Amino acid sequence: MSRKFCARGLSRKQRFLRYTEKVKDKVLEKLIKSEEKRQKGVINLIASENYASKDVLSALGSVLTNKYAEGYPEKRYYGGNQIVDKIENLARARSLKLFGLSQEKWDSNVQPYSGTPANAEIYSALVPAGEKIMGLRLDMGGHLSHGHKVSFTGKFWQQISYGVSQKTEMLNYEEIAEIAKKERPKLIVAGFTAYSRIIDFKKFRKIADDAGAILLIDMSHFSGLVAGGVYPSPFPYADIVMTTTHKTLRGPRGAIIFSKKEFSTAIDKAVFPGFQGGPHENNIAAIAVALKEAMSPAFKKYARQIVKNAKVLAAELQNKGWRIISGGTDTHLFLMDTWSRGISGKAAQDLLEAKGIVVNKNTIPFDIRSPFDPSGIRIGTPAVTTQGMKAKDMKAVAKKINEILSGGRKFN
Ligand code: DSN
Repeated sequence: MSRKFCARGLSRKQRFLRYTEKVKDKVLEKLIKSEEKRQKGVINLIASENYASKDVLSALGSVLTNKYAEGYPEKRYYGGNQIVDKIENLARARSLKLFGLSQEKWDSNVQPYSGTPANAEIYSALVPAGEKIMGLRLDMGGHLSHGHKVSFTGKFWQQISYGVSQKTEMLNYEEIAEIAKKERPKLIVAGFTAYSRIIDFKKFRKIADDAGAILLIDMSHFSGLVAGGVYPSPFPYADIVMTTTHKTLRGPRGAIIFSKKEFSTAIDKAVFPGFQGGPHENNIAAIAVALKEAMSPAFKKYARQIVKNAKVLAAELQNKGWRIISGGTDTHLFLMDTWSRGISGKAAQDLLEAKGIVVNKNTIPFDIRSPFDPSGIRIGTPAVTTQGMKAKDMKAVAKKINEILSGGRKFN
């Protein structure tokens, strides 16, 4: 047999093509199809979810998943990275361009696997173990990785928490300033998973300066809104900005850490080799695709519509007698107090899901109930806006939510 032709008369190239053909695992194929059908068939109001484009999905499912690339472009621990280097550099350049950042002042690292590892990498780069990190309480809209005690971020570092005002259910900057002055944390993180208002980054800058702290803005939830020009940019005020890439930014799962030049060497070392091994270059390519999509005029229009939809949905529910935390929203999400009308958050989530509307149960500020069955639900509009829903659709969704929940009190 010639060297060119191998087993069963196939050339090496033909064998390779067979190998890269679609996997014929019927069990898994059926499950994926079912999930696709579920996603298409529901009204998805989960604030942190979205539908990535076909181009993002195809980069994710590409041969780039085969490549090991530990290290950074031009400084790798494996051969064969010439093309992968170009891809990672492209993603980094696009991330800076999207947010209008100059390469002289800012760097970005596109390797973090997701938001929680990214936050850990930032803390480990900049805050000695055992020192203080100050963040928004989880039960008032923060995130586990902002130093909560059940997360390793609350075990390796000491969380100093701040909350919202009981009266306004919004951030109380005077109180945050007092806590920071007293506790003098090494790092302050501002950002949220369940807070519907615009954060005053300028005030946080002053609070951080007065306390001698580094300022980290976790814009995971609202980075797509910043890119679309409908939420203020944190970059004029922050030292470090972190975002996941799969929420309003509508990319693949992953994260980006933006850092001012003086912090970037420490951040890069903390990402690799500090926390991670080989970067997921298929993911990084998909992030590059999403960043390009987010630069388009269509994305700006999309971001405007997300916020408009959230405002309309919140106002309609409010008109039907539902209490919206803080009285409304400036963003893609809001919290609704269901317990004030006798329905727990879990019951509301289950009732809605049974009728094809997917939300998540959520604590509300000063919640008297447990996080497993809290007093409210979180509602967000990024995914339904991707599906093309507009204000009139939001009115119909509010009507449906009201009808479902108004009949739901007996379930508690
Ligand atoms: N779990 C995400 C959310 O739903 O907001 C944040 O990581």
